[in-house]
Amino acid sequence: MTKPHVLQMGSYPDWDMPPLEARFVIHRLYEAPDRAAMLAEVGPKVRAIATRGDLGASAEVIAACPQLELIAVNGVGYDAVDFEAARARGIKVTNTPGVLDGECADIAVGMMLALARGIIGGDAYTRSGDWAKKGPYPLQRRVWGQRAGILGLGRIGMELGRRLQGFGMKISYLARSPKPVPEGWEFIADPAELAAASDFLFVTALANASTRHIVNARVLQALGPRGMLFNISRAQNIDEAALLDALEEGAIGGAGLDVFEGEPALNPRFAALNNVVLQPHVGSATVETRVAMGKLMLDNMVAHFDGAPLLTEVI
Ligand code: 8YV
Repeated sequence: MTKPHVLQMGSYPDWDMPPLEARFVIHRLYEAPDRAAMLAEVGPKVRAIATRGDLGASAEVIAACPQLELIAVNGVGYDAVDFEAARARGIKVTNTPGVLDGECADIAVGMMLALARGIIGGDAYTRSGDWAKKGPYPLQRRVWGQRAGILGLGRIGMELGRRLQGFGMKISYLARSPKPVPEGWEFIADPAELAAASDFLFVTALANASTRHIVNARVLQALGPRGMLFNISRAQNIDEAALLDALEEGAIGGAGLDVFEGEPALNPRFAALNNVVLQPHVGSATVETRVAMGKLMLDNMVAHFDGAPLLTEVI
């Protein structure tokens, strides 16, 4: 059987490559010295694109692959795939839901504890000897028993809510409609009302045109100077300029962010703040989960070319 040609948009962990290369002829676009030349040369042969949540597949790349049948995303978020271009040509899209929910919930909880309890500053205070020189570390904010808001109650939001329940928190959530949830969780349809009802507001919504800047200046104002915001979804869900203003002015208490506009570049205004905890898009980045994501992406690709049903099809 001849191996189908696959265009790979970004790097994967080493262990993903041997099984991919056993089944497919892989062309690494991200390593090409001349991207346009590579697209022109291999595009006509490509039947699948293997990509990541943060990289997706643009209309330009899709157009360069006239025989494209499948875009397989190693990631749950598929917002970076040009859906119109894929749909117009009946190209299938798969992602890797379900295997990264706990990881993403964990990093949100980690950022909440780090920010509210000043854990990162506390580490520096201890290492530098400031503790001995300056005395006890400044008092921080309580976490347990506070009010949590979850903006976007999908699988990751549910995992997060379960963890926050363990902290004795009052949980409110926003979703398109009320969902079957544990007793006591409150549905709030308006993002600003959700923010007003939250000490800690977590953004876990998938990103699309209707969620773009769903956290805007009005929502940040409602969160208020004691409120803290956490984003483990996509940068575009937050109006980043309004967020930076709010952080600089102390209009909100702080933010824990795993995603940024234009990442991996960072707006230097973030680095100058002391009321933030910043992470390099690592929500799903554990060995265990990345093994599972790589396997699920490969299983979808193999299923497609074997004519079997896709495991996790987006469209
Ligand atoms: C990474 C992600 O960007 O799952 C997602 O949507 O954002 C991430 O897990 C990446 O896709 C990992 O390969």
